[in-house]
Amino acid sequence: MSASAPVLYSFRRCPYAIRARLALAASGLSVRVREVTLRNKPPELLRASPKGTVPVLVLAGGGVIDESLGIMRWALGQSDPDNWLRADAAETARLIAQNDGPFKHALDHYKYPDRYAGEGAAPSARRSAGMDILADLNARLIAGGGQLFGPAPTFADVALFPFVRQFAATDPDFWARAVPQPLQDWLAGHTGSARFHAVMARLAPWQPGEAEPLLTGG
Ligand SMILES: N[C@@H](CCC(=O)N[C@@H](CS)C(=O)NCC(=O)O)C(=O)O
Repeated sequence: MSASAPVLYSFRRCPYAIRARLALAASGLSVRVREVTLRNKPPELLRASPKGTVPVLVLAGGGVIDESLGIMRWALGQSDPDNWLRADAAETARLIAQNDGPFKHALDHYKYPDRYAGEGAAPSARRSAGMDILADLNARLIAGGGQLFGPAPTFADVALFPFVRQFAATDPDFWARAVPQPLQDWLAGHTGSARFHAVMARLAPWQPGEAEPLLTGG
């Protein structure tokens, strides 16, 4: 049975891969996980998806989904026991576009200031660009009673928090000092969940011929 389970090419710390693994786990589907080293991508991954990003899901019938949001939608389209797809689609799309676009841009500049030193903007300016977006999220958390669309998580919470986690980890003292409590609580709730711990298990990089560990629901 597991031999027909879809294969997920993944990278443990990648926020795109984390959101995909969380949705797959929430759906309860069985998936074989191939942990990838980004500097040494397996040819099997590049054959399935030549653009060479993770996550990539290869379905039993040979279909390939090589975008994290597509993997999330596919998994939850099969089974969505926590009802993550219930939130307003247009507002969910707006929050994700804001996250994957300007927030990711600000995050990369804040996290890797040396890489972007030539562009001239100070890391503190990038951090404050990220903080402006986080203020928007925080207002939603207050209005919703803990999550972006009410008291329980939906697709957008899961799609966004792995990126906010990276922002928080860039300067934990700043995060604890300067970020509003609802946002801190929201992140801590997601990173403290049993499901998050399950999908963050450390896996050795996959080698051809090796059996893959299964990611199962929970
Ligand atoms: N839009 C893609 C982005 C995925 C992405 O950029 N993943 C990064 C790792 S976090 C990657 O694979 N980069 C290629 C590389 O570093 O070689 C998605 O949502 O799946």
